[in-house]
Amino acid sequence: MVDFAYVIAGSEATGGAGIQTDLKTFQELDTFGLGTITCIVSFDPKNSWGHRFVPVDPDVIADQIEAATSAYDLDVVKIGMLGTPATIDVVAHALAGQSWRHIVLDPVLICKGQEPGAALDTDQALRAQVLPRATVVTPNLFEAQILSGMDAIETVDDLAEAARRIADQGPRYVLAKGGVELPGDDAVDVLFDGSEVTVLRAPKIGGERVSGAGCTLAAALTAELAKGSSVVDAARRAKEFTGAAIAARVSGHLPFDAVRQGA
Ligand code: PXL
Repeated sequence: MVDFAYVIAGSEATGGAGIQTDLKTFQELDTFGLGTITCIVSFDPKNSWGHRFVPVDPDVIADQIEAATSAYDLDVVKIGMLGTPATIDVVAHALAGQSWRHIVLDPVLICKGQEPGAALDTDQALRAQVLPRATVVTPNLFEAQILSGMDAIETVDDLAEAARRIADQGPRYVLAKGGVELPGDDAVDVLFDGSEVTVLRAPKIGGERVSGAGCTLAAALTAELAKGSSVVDAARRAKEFTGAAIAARVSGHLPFDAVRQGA
């Protein structure tokens, strides 16, 4: 038997984040991965590696989704970077067109290459059209602060409160990631299931953020859910897998390292 893991996300041309990372993770976790590309991000080495961002035509996104969902009976999907209100419209419409066992939303809110006004419209569209459909949402500290409307998140209790406030907006589960941003020796994430908070801890691996860690965590969660795990088991396994990918990181000419899956 084969389990299908599907992702709708952006391409990141250096292979550290985005759909490249998602598909590598799906492969490592013994699922058949397939993906729909929403946008193309090419970091610019001539401009401090800033983001160059090109959205894919919404009709082409719709065609890709039609191909994937017609080819196989998909019931678990990860949503990564969408990037524009037009993309969010087409993806939200497609999600509404069939039933899903799980929609895992990695709420990638900002992309440095975007004009701030456009980024705000995109954030609002994501909150209005995709967040309420998600069964699991995986915000990092910054995204948890924006989505919860809290002024600051400085402790694990604050992170749990943010997760509760985000769950009030529709998603059944919130996996809020403290990562290296919260003080202490452990990278702490909290999983809120609508009534209880489970705290997930692992020793921090260095103090710097590593590109692709968030994408890997949400993709590993998606693969484990595709294979039939419960959300709490999938979250624990995803955290372990991501820790190993951070430890096996690669360095190149970018100002940050990138995760390496399955090393
Ligand atoms: O890590 C967030 C992310 C997700 N998806 C794409 C990206 C990035 C960050 O650069 O480029 C396509």
